[in-house]
Amino acid sequence: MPDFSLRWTRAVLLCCMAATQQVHASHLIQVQDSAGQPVADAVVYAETTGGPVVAKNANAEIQQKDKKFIPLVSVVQTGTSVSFPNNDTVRHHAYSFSPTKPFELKLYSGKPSSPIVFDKAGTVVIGCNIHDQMVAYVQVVSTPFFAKTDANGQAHLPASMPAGKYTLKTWHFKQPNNSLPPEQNVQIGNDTVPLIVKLGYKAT
Ligand SMILES: [Cu+2]
Repeated sequence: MPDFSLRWTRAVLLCCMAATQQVHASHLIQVQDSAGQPVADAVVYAETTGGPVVAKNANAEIQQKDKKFIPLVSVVQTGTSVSFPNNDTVRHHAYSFSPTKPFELKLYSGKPSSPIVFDKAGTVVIGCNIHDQMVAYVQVVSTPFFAKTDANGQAHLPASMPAGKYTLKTWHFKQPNNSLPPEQNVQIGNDTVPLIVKLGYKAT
C-alpha cells in the first residue's frame, strides 16, 4: 500500500506540472497589495528597451450606463481613440483635468461625434460635470504589451509577446498621488513561474 500511494502522488505532481507549462505561465502576472491581498483592476504593462510604440487605428470604448463609466479602469496604448457612448437616458458631461489628456465632452446624449485620442502616456482621471460620483481611469501606455488584473488579481500579458527582457510596471487607481508606478526588470520566457508583483500600498 505505501508503494501505491507514493506512485499516485508522483503521478498527480507530473500532471500538474504539464498543465502549467502549457499555459506559458510566465505571461501570468499576480498582483498583491502591501497586505498580501489580490488586487483587481490593476494595470500591468511591459516596456522594452526599444522605446515607445504608438498604436495605429486602435479603438476603445468607455460607456456610460446607470450613471457609471464602464469600465472603471481602462488601459490603452498611446494613439488609441476612445469613444464615450452615453447609454443612459440622462445627459452626461465627461471631462478630464489630467495633464496627460485634458478634454471635455459637453452635455450630450448618445454617441459624441468624435472620439478622444489619447496620444500621451500617463494617467487620465475622468469625471462627469453633472454626476459627481462618476469616475473612470485610463492608463495610457507606450507599449502593446499590457493587461488588467481580474478579481483574483491575475493578468495575462499577450501570449504573442516575444521572450526577452522587459521593464514591468504596475499601476492601480489607489496608488498614492504623485508617485510613479513601481517597476521591476523581468525576463519573459516560457518558464512555469508566474510573476508576482507586490505593491507598496494597500489597494483593497
Ligand atoms: Cu453624468
